[in-house]
Amino acid sequence: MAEAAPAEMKRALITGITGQDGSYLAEFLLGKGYEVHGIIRRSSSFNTQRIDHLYRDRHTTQVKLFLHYGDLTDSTNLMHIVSTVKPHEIYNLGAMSHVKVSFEMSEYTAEADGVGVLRLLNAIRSCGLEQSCRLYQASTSELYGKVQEIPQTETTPFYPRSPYGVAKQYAFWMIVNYREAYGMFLSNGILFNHESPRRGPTFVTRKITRAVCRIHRQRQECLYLGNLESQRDWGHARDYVEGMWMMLQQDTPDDFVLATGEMHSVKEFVEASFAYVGTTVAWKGERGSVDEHGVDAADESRVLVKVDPSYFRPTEVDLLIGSPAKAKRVLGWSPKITFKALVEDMMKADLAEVDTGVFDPTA
Ligand code: NDP
Ligand code: GDR
Repeated sequence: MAEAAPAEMKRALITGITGQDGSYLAEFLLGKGYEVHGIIRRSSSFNTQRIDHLYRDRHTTQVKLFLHYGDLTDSTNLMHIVSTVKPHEIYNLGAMSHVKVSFEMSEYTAEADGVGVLRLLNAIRSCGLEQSCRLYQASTSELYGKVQEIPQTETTPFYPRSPYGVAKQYAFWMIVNYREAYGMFLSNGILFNHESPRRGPTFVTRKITRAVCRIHRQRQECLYLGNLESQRDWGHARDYVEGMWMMLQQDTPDDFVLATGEMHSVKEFVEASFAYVGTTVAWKGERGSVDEHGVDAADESRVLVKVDPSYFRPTEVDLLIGSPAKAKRVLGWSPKITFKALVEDMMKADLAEVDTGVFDPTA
């Protein structure tokens, strides 16, 4: 009997491969046997530390990961990469992803996070791949912004509260429009906050775990934060990248919320991180007051946390909590890593980094 021809290896293109999610997704897809292509930005210093463990010299055999210089603000470059790679799946994770910074770099954020998606969609069409290439768009719970409904679902109205949120809303609707106009397989993942030891150090969770480890090892005295009362639905990035892939394996494209359905305040994240190293935090002052601070409950003269109003945002998103019901029902997705396990994972990795001075992306 003649042997069946081997199925063509799937090729995926990831924008934002050097970021938190890009690195976990590349790992996940390589594990599934994909050939993975990633777009990286030229930088004056190395910016690939989250994926260095996956990279093999292209002169060796068994190379499955390929990197291309590019940028979501450069149409010609995107067109060239898409036409060369001819991907079966594109994961558009590239973005200026910091909400506070988006107030300072509003125009650039619109270019990269908003119009960047349009450039990518037009590249797919110009290369004649609109019927063969599926695309995942990294949409966000920041679209919900000002609270309209609890928990937030795929039908909750949007009310973004930052240039980042507004740019992502434009991208969300471009996905819906091109899906309806051209019958393309395009799905929005409306992802709530997800963190990990690879989270950028200026996002609040990683800022907290790094500082708590340094305070515990007596390398730092105090942690300065902004709004301690804000509440988020925090999951683990490892769980969320699997959900992204699941969205592109469906028969039809659609939009899905990925969330844990559980909400915690910034304060609770601080408490859980200090609890990991055996310190209990007591809070002083009135709730919401800028004078509020956290002290070591066993030694009240030791101030652990202070509020610095310069971290407040011109408009804040007070609380986010999502319902993953549709993702559970349609995709069979649910988060496996609990809030406590997330904090432990991040603290363990950051303690190791403080002690060894080395960032280990495989931790
Ligand atoms: P990161 O900030 O860790 O990574 C962002 C990635 O985008 C980096 O690889 C960065 O490159 C790249 N990038 C930035 N600007 C451009 C540009 N102009 N052109 C091409 N690439 C660019 O973000 P995350 O991994 O946390 O998030 C991934 C995506 O998911 C983002 O789009 C984010 O907005 C979205 N999202 C994230 C959530 C979260 O909680 N993590 C929740 C919901 C949505 P470089 O390394 O060179 O800076
Ligand atoms: P967010 O994440 O804005 O939700 O966007 P971030 O961790 O930056 O802020 C969460 C909440 O913590 C409050 N906060 C602080 N935030 C930062 N960064 N630094 C501080 O010192 C600080 N103190 C308090 C913030 O005000 C906010 O309320 C993330 C990003 O990954 C987006 O790309 C993504 O779309 C959303 O999550 C879902």
